[in-house]
Amino acid sequence: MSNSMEDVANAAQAALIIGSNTTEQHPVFGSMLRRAVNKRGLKIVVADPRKIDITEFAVLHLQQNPGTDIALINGLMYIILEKGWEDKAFIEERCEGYDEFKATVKNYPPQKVSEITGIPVEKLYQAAEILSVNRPSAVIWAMGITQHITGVRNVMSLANLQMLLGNMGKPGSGVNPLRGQNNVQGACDMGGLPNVYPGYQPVTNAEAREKFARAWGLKVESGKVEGSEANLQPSTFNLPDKVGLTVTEMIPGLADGRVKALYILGEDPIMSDPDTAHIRHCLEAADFIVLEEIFPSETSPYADVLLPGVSFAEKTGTFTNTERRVQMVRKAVEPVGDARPDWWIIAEVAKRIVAGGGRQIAEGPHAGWDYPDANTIMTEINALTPSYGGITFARLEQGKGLQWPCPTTEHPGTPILHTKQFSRGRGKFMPIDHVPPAELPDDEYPMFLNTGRVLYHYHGGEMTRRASGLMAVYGRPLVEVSPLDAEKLGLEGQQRVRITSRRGSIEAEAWVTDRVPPGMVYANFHFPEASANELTIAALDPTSKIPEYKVCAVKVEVV
Ligand SMILES: Nc1nc2c(c(=O)[nH]1)N[C@H]1C(S)=C(S)[C@@H](COP(=O)(O)OP(=O)(O)OC[C@H]3O[C@@H](n4cnc5c(=O)[nH]c(N)nc54)[C@H](O)[C@@H]3O)O[C@H]1N2
Ligand SMILES: Nc1nc2c(c(=O)[nH]1)N[C@H]1C(S)=C(S)[C@@H](COP(=O)(O)OP(=O)(O)OC[C@H]3O[C@@H](n4cnc5c(=O)[nH]c(N)nc54)[C@H](O)[C@@H]3O)O[C@H]1N2
Ligand SMILES: [Mo]
Repeated sequence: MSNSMEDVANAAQAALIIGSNTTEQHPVFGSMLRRAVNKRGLKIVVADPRKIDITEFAVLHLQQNPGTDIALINGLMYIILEKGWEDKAFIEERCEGYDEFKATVKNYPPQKVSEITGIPVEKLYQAAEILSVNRPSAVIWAMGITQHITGVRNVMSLANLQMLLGNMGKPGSGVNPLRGQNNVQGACDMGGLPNVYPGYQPVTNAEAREKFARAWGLKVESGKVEGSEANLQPSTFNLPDKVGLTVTEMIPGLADGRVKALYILGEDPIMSDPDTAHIRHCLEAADFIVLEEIFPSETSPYADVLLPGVSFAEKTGTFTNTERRVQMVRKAVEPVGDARPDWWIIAEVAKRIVAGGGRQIAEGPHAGWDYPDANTIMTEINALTPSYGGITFARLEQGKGLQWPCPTTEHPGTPILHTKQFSRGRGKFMPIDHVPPAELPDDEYPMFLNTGRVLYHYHGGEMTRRASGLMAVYGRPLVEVSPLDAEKLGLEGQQRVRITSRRGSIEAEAWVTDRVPPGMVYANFHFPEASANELTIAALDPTSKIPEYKVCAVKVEVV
């Protein structure tokens, strides 16, 4: 998030919630927003194909066809320009690329946008007015925006909207993606991405490579480092400069031989990756799989080695939440059996790989992977990651955490980004056109499948299906079917349906509800006996490589 939950909840006059089921999937922030509606009249516009719970707190619900967000946002910006509601001073002082951007937006008049999105023209006008008149307005999104082949371009469109309205760098404004897992922000910050070291320092940057290689004591012996294209100077400190693969490239890579082995840590690809039949085929093709888990999962049968990690409650460290806030997590329970903290296991494996690979370990403050505790790891992070430079355990122990960038131990942290300028200097408007989803309904597969979560379960359900209290409330997979489609299908009560896509088929009980519009069914991936991912398509965004989990075509039959 460019902003913080608190300033959005306290200072935004309006908010566009687009592709975020906020009350079910981010209940803490969801209740802050509900309170802001009730206490001070925050005006919420929800743009979501489904009638999710937060729509009850909204002044307007735009129910677009799935995968049409770019057209929708361009349409809103067309109206903003038509009415002269853009923030001319902000655009002039802080942005660039405006003319080219405007030329693209001109191609999205309301009537055309209404045809693409299915949203009535007058609602487009209402939405544009609410967001323009009630400023600052914040944009909030989650997976409904990113899990598309246009995921990156969807996000850029929302950035365009916020720059156009001058909604950046002040309380109650901003571009606010709600991060999913408790520490997914932290995992990205720490280099859990194929192209960067911690703190988003590119692997292609020679200076960054040398800095990390010196800290870890890694010298180049001959001119070649495995996995590297470049011929590196022998006896220098260096690391491979090749950008790696994303998860959605690695797993198919097993089937085509680009990848031989996988080390899976806290993921359950059999449940969570798209097109499960293909995932099974890929995992079977692997030479070697290590799975580091806290439970035997659906992926365990494919693993050659299981390494027992420990859960959040059994270890000390930090999580970085959606608003970039780093917070302490303290061990409350002793680990069971041979289970060990993930960092300890990784360090032990790394020691053996380095020793076995014959690489020379020189002197270096962190050479040898000897970390006695999590605090020592934080000290390394402070030294090598500028944005985390001042985030120490000693400071975190004292309060509510610190928001990066926080470069020094005197720095108070940064609740709001881009207050004076953007990271690249001027904010760049991007001309972005609507692209339809990879697979649309047709005669054979006439309905949209949309997928996601429910309040009571977490992803593959490996943890939540073990909680009897949650199973008592939501104990079996349900597929949402609209009343109109239920009638068309001849569904009577809570009958079972079979849903089939080009990739697979599931059977589950139908939940007849107007949460979904006619023409769409909605399934979750919480239960192995009917996981939505048997059906989903592995079409990827070309930049982020995220799968289009939110749109594919299916047929539905009563069984
Ligand atoms: N209880 C619970 N909470 C969770 C999780 C969990 O599994 N269970 N998972 C966590 C994680 S990792 C994540 S990433 C987040 C996910 O949080 P969300 O992204 O809020 O959750 P999703 O269920 O993926 O639903 C996203 C919303 O996008 C809408 N949508 C679908 N297609 C489109 C579209 O084309 N355009 C738009 N604008 N909207 C669309 C759906 O109707 C849905 O309301 O939740 C986190 N919180
Ligand atoms: N169809 C469809 N598929 C989706 C999505 C969707 O919306 N629709 N959303 C996608 C998204 S946004 C996400 S984030 C993924 C999530 O997908 P996954 O990351 O695969 O799902 P999780 O169930 O969160 O976690 C995987 C495993 O981590 C284990 N685990 C928990 N804590 C620890 C720990 O401390 N250490 C170790 N070693 N293991 C631990 C759990 O036991 C669990 O089996 O799913 C994606 N898949
Ligand atoms: Mo996620």
